[in-house]
Amino acid sequence: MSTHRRGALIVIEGLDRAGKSTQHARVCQNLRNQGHRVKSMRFPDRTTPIGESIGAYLRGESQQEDHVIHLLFSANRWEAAASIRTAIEDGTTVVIDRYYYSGIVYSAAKGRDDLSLRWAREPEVGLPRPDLCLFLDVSPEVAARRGGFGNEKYETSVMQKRVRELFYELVQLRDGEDIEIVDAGRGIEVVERDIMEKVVRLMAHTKLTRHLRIML
Ligand code: ADP
Ligand code: 2DT
Ligand code: MG
Repeated sequence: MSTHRRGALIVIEGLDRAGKSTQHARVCQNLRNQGHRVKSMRFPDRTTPIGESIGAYLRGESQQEDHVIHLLFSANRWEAAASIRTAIEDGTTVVIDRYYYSGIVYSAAKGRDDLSLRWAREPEVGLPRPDLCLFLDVSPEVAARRGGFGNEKYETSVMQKRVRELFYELVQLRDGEDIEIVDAGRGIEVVERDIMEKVVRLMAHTKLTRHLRIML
């Protein structure tokens, strides 16, 4: 029998200032220290041509119709999908800062009748499905204490409030199976320990299916 073991696909999600990027860096470092090969990624990946146009949109330098920007965010994941798959099959664990969960809820949070959660979910179907999504949850009040809003699109209290509600709606759908909610309102080290417990359990567990699954 082959002893080859695929890597895991781990996603860190949450609101603005929940501590995603902080914890993402720590998970990558901790896993490397434990001897795992790790590929660190983030979405949007602003380095590709599609990602550059997303960056311009977020900075308010260009305008995009709501469905169009939604599909560009999705395309930005699709252009990376093959490299995620290859890394994982090769035994490398991929850890991502934001993924399709953000993609679905931020677009649906615009509140258009013709851009529902269900519509927003559809272009993501078929993407590599995470083994674990850690949703870093903070109240808008705690997030506000971590610094004010920047100037990018979506960085408003109305938007953040709606995004949080929709994350909770998404947890009720089938995507909820892959999501673990983490109370990210605690200190950095406490949150890190909580996250690493869940990650180590995942890595040790046979729950890791033989093949990476796809988003359905
Ligand atoms: P995100 O990527 O979710 O927007 P960051 O990791 O960039 O969040 O963190 C936002 C700010 O809050 C940074 O200044 C960071 O140092 C700080 N921060 C992150 N996690 C915590 C925490 N658990 N408690 C207090 N401050 C935090
Ligand atoms: P960062 O500040 O984390 O770079 O996020 N977003 C993100 C979407 O609207 N759709 C997506 O698919 C993704 C991945 C969330 C930049 C902003 O982009 C939003 C915040
Ligand atoms: Mg961040």
